[in-house]
Amino acid sequence: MGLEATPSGERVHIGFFGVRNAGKSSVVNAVTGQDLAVVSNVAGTTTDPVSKAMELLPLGPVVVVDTPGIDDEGGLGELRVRKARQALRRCDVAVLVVDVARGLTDADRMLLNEFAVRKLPHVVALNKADLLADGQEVELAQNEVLVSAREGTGIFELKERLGALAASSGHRRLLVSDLLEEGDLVVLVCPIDASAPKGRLILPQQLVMRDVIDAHASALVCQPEELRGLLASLVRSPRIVITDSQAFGRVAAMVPEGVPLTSFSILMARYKGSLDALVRGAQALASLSDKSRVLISEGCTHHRQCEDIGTVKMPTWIRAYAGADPTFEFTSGGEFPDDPSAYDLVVHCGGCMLNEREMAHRMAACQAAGVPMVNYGVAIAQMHGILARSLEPFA
Ligand SMILES: Nc1nc2c(ncn2[C@@H]2O[C@H](COP(=O)(O)OP(=O)(O)OP(=O)(O)O)[C@@H](O)[C@H]2O)c(=O)[nH]1
Ligand SMILES: [Mg+2]
Repeated sequence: MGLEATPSGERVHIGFFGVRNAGKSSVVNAVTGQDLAVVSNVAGTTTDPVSKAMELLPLGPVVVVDTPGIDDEGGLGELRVRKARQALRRCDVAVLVVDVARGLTDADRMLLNEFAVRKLPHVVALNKADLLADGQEVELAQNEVLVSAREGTGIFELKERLGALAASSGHRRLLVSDLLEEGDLVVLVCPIDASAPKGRLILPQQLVMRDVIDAHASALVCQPEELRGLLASLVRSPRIVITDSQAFGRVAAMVPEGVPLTSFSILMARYKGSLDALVRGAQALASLSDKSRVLISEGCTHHRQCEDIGTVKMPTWIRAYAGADPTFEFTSGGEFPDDPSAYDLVVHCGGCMLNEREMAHRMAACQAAGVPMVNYGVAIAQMHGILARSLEPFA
């Protein structure tokens, strides 16, 4: 696969972190073999995370991210620290760069702790080995490598370690936190109707909430009826509004144009890596005819909320949108045809109860049979004319 063929979202992101002047930018330059980042002896040289997509042998396509010092201080400094921490959330693999003579600082320990909390695979690069006195021994822990960005020693070993970590990490997708900064405000619109489960929220809503607070942003949750009042009461615009797909039409009318808006199901599809295919599948809705066969498939059997949407609302919406009366068939739970080629379109639920492998299997079956597949959320957005707006946040 060529360099251009791998979108940034699919590449392994490798972030370099550490205190000011540890040599992060120098190590980035040594690892990439390029003068990517500005280096100087002024503490706080790197003021913004710098990302660069590149082919890094033997790792393959990656994004390398240089970051500001994690110990920066003062008003501007705090802003930089925030940006560094934000970059951390996007990384699949981390390098902690430490000045070997100085050793680990409190800020470094905090970073290591954060790596552990996030289960982020990482390696510690003890830099400036060239400054060690001749014969000075350094005891290396298992996840430490001694390097000198200046002389290039240990850099090959560091790259090999990174290769191994990258291979084992896979790419970790995020629901929404990659769009957020610390302190952002997110509004979540969760209609509670007869089909909502009793006494709790559904999984995509829970997952998004968790991801929002992971990003140190805040979430405000309301039903569509309260949205107008809630938005009016805010002193600043929310970073994004996320709504249940079924309320998208109503919600879109209330959220000002400049405020990004999307749905839980679109976030879930993006998280699972299937958004592009589903958006293509949505194009097939308009061309359905009376002769078409549509399979409506649900992952869960035990939730009223899906049944109602799948068997009643979805066929009604599709008939109205296509201006035709196609034949609908239904499956639920573990049932799914091995060969869906008899259908002109498969409309699937969000798949929150199916594991990713099963969902991927179903998408692959459709792809092999040349049958377009769309999920409820993307289909609803398309049929309500709001798909384009709900994809804007990821443009
Ligand atoms: N002797 C020696 N000096 C190094 C090495 N790596 C970096 N330096 C020096 O350390 C200083 C800081 O290097 P940078 O790469 O700018 O450090 P940084 O961690 O990116 O610093 P900030 O961007 O300010 O957070 C510069 O003067 C570098 O030349 C090394 O391996 N050996
Ligand atoms: Mg730097």
